[in-house]
Amino acid sequence: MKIIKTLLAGLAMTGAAVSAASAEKWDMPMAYAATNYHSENGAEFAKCVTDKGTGLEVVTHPGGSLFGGGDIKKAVQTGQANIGERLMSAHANENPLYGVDSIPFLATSFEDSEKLWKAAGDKLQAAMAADNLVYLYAVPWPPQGLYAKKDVNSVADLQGVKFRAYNTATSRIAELAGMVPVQIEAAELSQALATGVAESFVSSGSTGYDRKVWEQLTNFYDVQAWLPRNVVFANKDAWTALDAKAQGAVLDCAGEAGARGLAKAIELTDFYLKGLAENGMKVSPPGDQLKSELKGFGDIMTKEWLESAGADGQAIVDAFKKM
Ligand code: PCA
Repeated sequence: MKIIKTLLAGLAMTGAAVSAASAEKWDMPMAYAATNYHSENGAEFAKCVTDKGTGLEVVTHPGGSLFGGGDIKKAVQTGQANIGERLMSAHANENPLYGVDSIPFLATSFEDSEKLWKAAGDKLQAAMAADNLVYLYAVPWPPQGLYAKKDVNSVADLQGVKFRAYNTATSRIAELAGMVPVQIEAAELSQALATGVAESFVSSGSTGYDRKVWEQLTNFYDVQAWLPRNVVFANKDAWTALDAKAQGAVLDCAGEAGARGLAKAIELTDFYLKGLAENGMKVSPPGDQLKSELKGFGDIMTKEWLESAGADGQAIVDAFKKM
């Protein structure tokens, strides 16, 4: 009897050990507000993976609550988190290819942005692999426009203005326009505007809406300069350690999340602009002078990007233009 009991206890323990080894939780840091469509889409992706029942559970942490936007990529590269979402172009200073989606006036519609992303796909994924990351999916932000607290008819009106930047492209625009750039995450944007640290920025209607920027700002110019992306990636070692079933679950859910996120971004673009207007902001296209001056910046920045991104950059742009 005693032997049987011992045997049973031993078996029970083995069972427990097996299920503990196959059950794995991945924390997924995200930088943007929980109510933003990127974050909601990420939560749905996490649920999709968890519900597949492979033993892998994904738990999202939006709003920069686990790691701030600026730290997410590093955290996933080093395995402090096994998966995460980050605005990829914020890392164009590490590798110009990460800034392919933020070249002013290269791809200004959802359709073109999809083409550009396809053209860049292999090279971007290789760049990420060299950073110990596995690409899972990406979702665009709506087209980028200019926020200000006065009428802006020309670049001269921006001279000396304190400008919130989120990547090298936005910093460069500030520099070209004679503004003073300061890098700030969206999570800290409302505070930066309220305290006067920033008084203008380039972003989508989405971020202006989320951060209720009508409390400080008055104008949104729908410049449609580019559509940057948030990318979801996994730590390569953690990925390799997953069994084939769990990897399959993640890839299935990632495919769905990419398509669902794109549809949401398209659907919400007008909603956000209406929201800005309903809350008292002047929402309008840029005037001719401002538009042509910004296009001039775009020409300079395209040339600079092609120089820094070398043959790979040129190949991406050439492939995109043929699509
Ligand atoms: N919102 C993000 C990046 C692009 C966008 O539309 C932000 O402002 O941080």
